[in-house]
Amino acid sequence: MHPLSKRLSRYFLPVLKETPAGAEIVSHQLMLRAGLIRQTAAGIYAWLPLGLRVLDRIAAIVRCEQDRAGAIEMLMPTIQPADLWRESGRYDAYGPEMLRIADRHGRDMLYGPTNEEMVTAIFRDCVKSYRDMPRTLYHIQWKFRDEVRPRFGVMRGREFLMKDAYSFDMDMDGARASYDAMFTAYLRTFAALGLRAVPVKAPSGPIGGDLSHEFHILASTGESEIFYDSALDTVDIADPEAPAQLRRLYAMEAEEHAKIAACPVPPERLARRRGIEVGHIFFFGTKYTAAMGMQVQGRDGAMVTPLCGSYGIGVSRLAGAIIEASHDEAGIIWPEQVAPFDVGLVNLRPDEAAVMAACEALEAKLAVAGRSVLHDDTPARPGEKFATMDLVGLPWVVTVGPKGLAAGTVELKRRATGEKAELSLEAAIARIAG
Ligand code: 5CA
Repeated sequence: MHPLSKRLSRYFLPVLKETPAGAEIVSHQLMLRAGLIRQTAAGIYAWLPLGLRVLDRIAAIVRCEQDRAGAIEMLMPTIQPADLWRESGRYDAYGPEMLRIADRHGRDMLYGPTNEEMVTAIFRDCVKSYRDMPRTLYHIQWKFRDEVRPRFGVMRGREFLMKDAYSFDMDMDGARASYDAMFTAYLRTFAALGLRAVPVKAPSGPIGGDLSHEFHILASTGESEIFYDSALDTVDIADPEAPAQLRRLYAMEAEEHAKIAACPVPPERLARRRGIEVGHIFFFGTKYTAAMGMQVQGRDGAMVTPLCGSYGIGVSRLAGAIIEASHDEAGIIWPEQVAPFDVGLVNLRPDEAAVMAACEALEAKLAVAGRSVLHDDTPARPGEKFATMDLVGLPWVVTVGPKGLAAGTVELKRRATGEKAELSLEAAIARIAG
């Protein structure tokens, strides 16, 4: 067996037949039923093997687009000393959402809800000159927020995985360029995940202007209601001009929109949908650098307090958001980019040597083509195997059995469309790899 592939008989995929009580929205139900996650405490989840593969693929796409935008990856710890947050003044301001911990020496610690203070302290201690500016640093790390109402599974968890990036610039032009680079990176990231995200103007920071945006995936179960110019729906995300176009078009959270008297969009073009916030970017200027005494020597010798922004993506929330956007009555429909395996292989007779041999050959050939396979070699009934594959939602399902083999064929099914074809083994592989 190739390392890309897994045998279900030796895997860990605890699927549930019944919809678990208390799971209100479809992504939460399907994540539990398809064996992606298990709740271990309110708002805290273990990622089971299948879920972890999805989470890793989402993180890889996020990482790729951050790197492409010039951001540099690092890794900061989850546990932070309270003193850092006393420097910025946020330790007392943050409230009960912050999980506060004391170590054995009685020192105040906390489980980080975000990392502005820590990254600013590290950058301040290492960078003294304009020569080492500008920089954008990021990490992908677990956060903890003791949410009043953790709900909807990983959508609003207490522990959740976030990509958070932080930009440091010498002047406003630079800060705007850093912000724009992230804005573009976010659109590319969501497109690469197979999602269409709407950038929504958010209440802006200290400087005003258009330097705070939330990114929403449209879904009826979204927690926020947004108004937007329906022209947004027709923008071609692949077009290099898309970021500029999207930024010009109007989108606003309903709550804020209500406060604005004159809406710039004619009523017939105004759309109203619910959205899931999967990203949030903000410019906040010298808020932390000033409070924490960071100064850098400029080209002319004068000391400058760097201007900063922070840029978050809800990596674990995205797993839920993708399912909200892509499922049917039978289960999840993973976009190819993030599917835990490329192919589900339903072996109708694992006890028959010829069928097993054909399945093994298929695994090996798909592996050569770089495709991963989840091979159901268990003794379960065919109906149960098909139901599990539909639930788990892998892009392709290949069914191999004695009848087909006698005729020289296997069945290939596209999960997204339900389209089926009887093909030779070779043709099936070519279709999947092509
Ligand atoms: N410091 C800033 C940017 S790095 C920040 O923390 N922004 S945030 O609060 O908006 O969070 C960034 C993203 O994390 C959100 O857009 C959302 O997608 C995700 N997120 C926030 N809270 C949760 C939560 N409780 N569960 C799951 N994801 C969350």
